[in-house]
Amino acid sequence: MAKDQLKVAVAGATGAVGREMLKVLEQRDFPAAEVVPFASSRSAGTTVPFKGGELTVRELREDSFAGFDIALFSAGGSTSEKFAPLAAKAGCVVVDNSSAWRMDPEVPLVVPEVNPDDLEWHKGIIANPNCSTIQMVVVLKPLHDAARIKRVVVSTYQAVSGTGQKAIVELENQVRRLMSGQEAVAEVYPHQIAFNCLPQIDVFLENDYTKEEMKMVNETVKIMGDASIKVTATTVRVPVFYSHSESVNLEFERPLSPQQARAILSQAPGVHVLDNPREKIYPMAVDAAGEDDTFVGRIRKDETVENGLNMWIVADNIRKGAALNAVQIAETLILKDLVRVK
Ligand code: NAP
Ligand code: 3JN
Repeated sequence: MAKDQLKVAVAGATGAVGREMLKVLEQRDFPAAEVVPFASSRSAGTTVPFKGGELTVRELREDSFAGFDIALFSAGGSTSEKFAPLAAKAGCVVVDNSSAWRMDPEVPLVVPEVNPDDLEWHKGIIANPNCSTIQMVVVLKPLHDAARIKRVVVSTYQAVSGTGQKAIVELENQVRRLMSGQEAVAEVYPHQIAFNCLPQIDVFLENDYTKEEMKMVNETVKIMGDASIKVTATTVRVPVFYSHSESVNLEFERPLSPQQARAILSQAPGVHVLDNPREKIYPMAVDAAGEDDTFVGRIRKDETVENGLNMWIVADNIRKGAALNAVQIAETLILKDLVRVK
């Protein structure tokens, strides 16, 4: 069967990431003969937009995957834990957006601009990294190749869309209520998010870091394939709707000037350098929203260490941070002939 006769399942198709995945498949003219949206029984029978029409959502069940070639999952970790192995057993290649399989040594964790060759050892499931990790590693990889990164210190400024549709509504409602003299109601987040910053994303772990922070630490090392890189992270939720921003401090083994870094990054796939502070040009969340590239600017020397740089990295967390990266993984699988087409 030819590649353009691939049958693609989208699990979690009614969610924020799933809907974007359908949009990305359409925009990139993904070579599928059929795309089928799946969600829980709650949404079965509803429709989602695709290619100018509507697709009817099916309930995700244990026997859903027969005849499919690729399954794109964004339905949460527990759904992936249960259904991804079933999909792989039915002969699908699974690209999973959750954290369920990311640190499994049998599962490649892939950003196509960084470690596409890791796809070659997949056993049916491929993990899509956390959004904050993805946008950081597309910038880190070419700089690591040039001057060897020793240490990364990152602080994130993460948009509410990372939590899903209900968090977008919570920020909208809180802004509206506070602006009309009413109290903010917090249900999704532990505190008011409007006009505030929350230094907590996901739950706290035994070491006092959050799970989101440890995802960045562990996933970065796995994707970069270099356990000698030290990473420390502080992840913060900010009242922004779309795009995560990151302040990143890098320490290198070898000297790398800001000019050299800009030159390297301007050639790097998926990276767009926006760095002219005198003209007030730098990456901003509102400009990155809806874009595919990862934007980097404010590249400057860290004057407190021998070989250090500071920079500011911004990307659309729902596109490059989730849906786009997952579809790029599927495209790379096809390119490398790693889909067992039925
Ligand atoms: P969301 O808007 O809440 O959507 C959740 C989706 O999962 C919905 O389609 C929902 O279907 C479906 N679902 C839930 N339980 C299910 C079940 N038992 N069986 C089948 N489908 C089920 O969440 P989101 O923001 O799109 O995020 C979805 C997941 O993607 C997250 O849980 C996370 O694992 C992952 N994610 C990854 C990143 C990243 O950093 N790469 C970023 C954001 C999200 P119903 O309509 O039927 O409820
Ligand atoms: O909060 C963000 O900005 C990103 C959120 C990602 C997320 C949300 C719910 C569950 C994840 C993830 O991808 O790490 C998960 C998960 O653990 O699967």
